Amino acid sequence: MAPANDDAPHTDEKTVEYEGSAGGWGSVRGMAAVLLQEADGPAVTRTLMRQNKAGGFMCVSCAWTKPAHPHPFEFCENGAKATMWELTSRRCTPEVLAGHTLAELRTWNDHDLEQLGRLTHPMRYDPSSDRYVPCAWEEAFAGIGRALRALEPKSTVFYTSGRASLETAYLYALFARLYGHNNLPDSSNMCHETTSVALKSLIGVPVGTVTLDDFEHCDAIFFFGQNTGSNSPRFLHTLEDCVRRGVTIVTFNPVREKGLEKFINPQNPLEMLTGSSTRISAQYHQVRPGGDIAALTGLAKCLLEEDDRTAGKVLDHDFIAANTSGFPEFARAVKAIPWEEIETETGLARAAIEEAAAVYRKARNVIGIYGMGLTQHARGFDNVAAFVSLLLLRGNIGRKGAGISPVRGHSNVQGQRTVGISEKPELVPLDVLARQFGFEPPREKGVTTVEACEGILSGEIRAVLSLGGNLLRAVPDAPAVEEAWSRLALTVQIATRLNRSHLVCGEEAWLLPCLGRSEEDIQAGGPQVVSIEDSLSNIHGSRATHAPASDHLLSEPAIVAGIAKATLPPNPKVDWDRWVADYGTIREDIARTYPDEFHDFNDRLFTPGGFYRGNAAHDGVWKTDDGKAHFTPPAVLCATGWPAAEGRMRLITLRSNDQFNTTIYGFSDRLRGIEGRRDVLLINPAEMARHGLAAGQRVGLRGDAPDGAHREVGHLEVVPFDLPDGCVAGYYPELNPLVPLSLHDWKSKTPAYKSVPVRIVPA
Ligand SMILES: Nc1nc2c(c(=O)[nH]1)N[C@H]1C(S)=C(S)[C@@H](COP(=O)(O)OP(=O)(O)OC[C@H]3O[C@@H](n4cnc5c(=O)[nH]c(N)nc54)[C@H](O)[C@@H]3O)O[C@H]1N2
Ligand SMILES: Nc1nc2c(c(=O)[nH]1)N[C@H]1C(S)=C(S)[C@@H](COP(=O)(O)OP(=O)(O)OC[C@H]3O[C@@H](n4cnc5c(=O)[nH]c(N)nc54)[C@H](O)[C@@H]3O)O[C@H]1N2
Ligand SMILES: [Mo]
Repeated sequence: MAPANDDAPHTDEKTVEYEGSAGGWGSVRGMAAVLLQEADGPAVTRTLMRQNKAGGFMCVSCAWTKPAHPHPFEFCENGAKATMWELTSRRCTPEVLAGHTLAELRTWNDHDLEQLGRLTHPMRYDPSSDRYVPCAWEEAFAGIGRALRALEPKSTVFYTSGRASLETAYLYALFARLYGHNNLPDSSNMCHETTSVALKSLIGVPVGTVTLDDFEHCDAIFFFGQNTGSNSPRFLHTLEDCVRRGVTIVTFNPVREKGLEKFINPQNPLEMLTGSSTRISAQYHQVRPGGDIAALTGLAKCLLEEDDRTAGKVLDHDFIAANTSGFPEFARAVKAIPWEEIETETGLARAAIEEAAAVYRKARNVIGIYGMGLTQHARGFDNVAAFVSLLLLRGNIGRKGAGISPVRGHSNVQGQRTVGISEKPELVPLDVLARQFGFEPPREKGVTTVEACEGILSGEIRAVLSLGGNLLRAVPDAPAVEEAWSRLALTVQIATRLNRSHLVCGEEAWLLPCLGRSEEDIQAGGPQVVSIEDSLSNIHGSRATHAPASDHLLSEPAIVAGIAKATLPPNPKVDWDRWVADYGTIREDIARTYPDEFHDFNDRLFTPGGFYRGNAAHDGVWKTDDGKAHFTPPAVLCATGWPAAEGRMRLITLRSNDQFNTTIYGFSDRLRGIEGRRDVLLINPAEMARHGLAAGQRVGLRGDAPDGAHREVGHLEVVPFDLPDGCVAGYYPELNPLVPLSLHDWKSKTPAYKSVPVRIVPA
């Protein structure tokens, strides 16, 4: 092991030519690389063969749906990598941790830290040696309980990363409320919170409206800012089927993502042998980052103008009259916006937008897909609102074959919100919980992830419990938050593998290792199963059979229950031991709290394809303040939230094909042709010339946000890349020191990771 400093990342290989397409042999090689590096052969293969199939185990990678009729291998390159990463044969034992101080480990990069393998024992931080030392589970629970009882509940935060099961999430949220707060931010606050807030207020549901069946009846798909090839590769199968059926896919994305251009299905022997690929996007528009409100408004403008020319033949006026509000104001505002403004903001020619609008107009049924390219902006809400307005123009929400489909990130991030992980008390049936468990739940709004960071910086937040995740790498202004983090009274990390957030400790700090979803979980009541909700609102049971990484691991429900019991006074209606002994009893309580969605939960658990939770907007019922779906007149055209200035560039922070968020599997971004390194600055050749840069040169980036704070990342290698003018791109999480905490979506507080104001400076 050669631990590397974050500032001196791997530079062993050269940037190479792109491979032709997503999927194909490249994806098989990508899987094999992780398999060789991590896992122990046949047992892992057996687990992979059961992945995402009814009665099997549900992948810990993305949230894409698990179909009722799975492929023989219902996993993708990245799903397989995630499973193999969890089932690694490497172990981060107490002996390994005894060999390194935390000060030393803080000089390692993300990849090398996680490469130590699975955590095996509960550990306590020992400040005198600056090391983690093993402890007994009871000692950890008692210590955490004692510390929490001494703190004001509202000065503590219970964070969740989107992997924990519905059962764990329900217990964790209940624990927070019994203890006395709604401070339940989760990774969703950095991700699709924009969706939860915007879709809830505009169409009455906080989630997408599309089902798998809708893809079989759509005629066109509009794609904004979602990178399917890397981040939800199994979705490519659905898209491939759509394209074969004659569906037209139109993409708006500043980066030319290979996965949205061509796909070789690794499950299709003929395609694999012949290298024949399916073209995914019929049109690819390289909109400027932050230019989507303008692009979507431009599309709407084309339709409105055409509707005027044809005396009302383009829009669905009956739908608009019966189902929506705000149309006249919307139409007036959009028609008044000059085309020149739309062209400037999008960086696209009017003709290109008209070409896309023609596809939209001709299609009977349109599905809108989006990801972080829309949500992670200061005006992310407006992005989503503009998309909803465009779809409403022809009744493309609430009808078979149409709808809006945000592609969620973590495998159960949507489900956690469904069962109570929310800082927004109005989204949780508190009165039901009060009756069910005989207590008075707190009613005050809790903190989002951004607000939690603000509270950590100001000293108001005194303790953080993390159910998974890696906040100190994932959040904006990561170095400042890290510095304040060490002044917390208590930090508790429930995790599978070591990461940066475990290396910065509060006055008292505990590191608690848990079972992964792919590992067998045996409790007093026998082997247990858990459940998750996918991106299309289907609930699936997940049964694991792989032997746990260590005999000392506890399951997440057992850890949450252990801490809760040590913290809370006894309550006859809250039986933690019974829940842990038999997770079926947790599901019974979930069904009591949410009878509409979860009735007969245990009976329906292994329904092939999952059981559908239902979605009012999907059925054309609008649970909004006025009972209608809302048009939103564009208030701004630019989503960045900051003014343009000479030399100020829009930085996009990207995921590679070889990472899952802050987990860096390796250094091969195969689909973008970037190999062996992550310390890169992608920029187009015209901008390189303007800035006097040569390929391979080293530069720095300096933050240039309105708040004027100093932010800098040095030593990035210039890589020429096909991007629009005025923007640059590089990798998350390495560039998070440049993202201002203060720059976030104005409604949902989702950080603006996709249009960060920066300047290029000498290295
Ligand atoms: N392998 C793998 N899978 C993952 C993850 C992972 O890290 N690795 N992460 C998971 C998680 S938590 C999430 S949230 C999802 C994220 O999945 P995505 O939503 O796909 O997120 P990103 O890759 O961050 O960015 C998406 C795309 O937005 C484009 N983009 C950037 N700015 C703009 C813009 O202003 N406008 C438009 N139209 N496009 C823009 C980028 O070029 C990129 O192609 O993936 C999940 N799945
Ligand atoms: N600049 C920039 N920043 C971003 C983004 C971006 O696009 N750009 N994207 C944002 C998004 S969309 C998200 S979702 C966040 C992600 O933020 P997080 O969800 O906080 O981070 P992850 O990297 O997914 O967390 C990885 C860690 O989770 C732990 N883990 C893995 N599996 C399990 C498990 O089964 N149980 C438990 N208890 N722990 C487990 C491991 O220890 C691992 O190190 O980052 C955000 N930050
Ligand atoms: Mo995410």
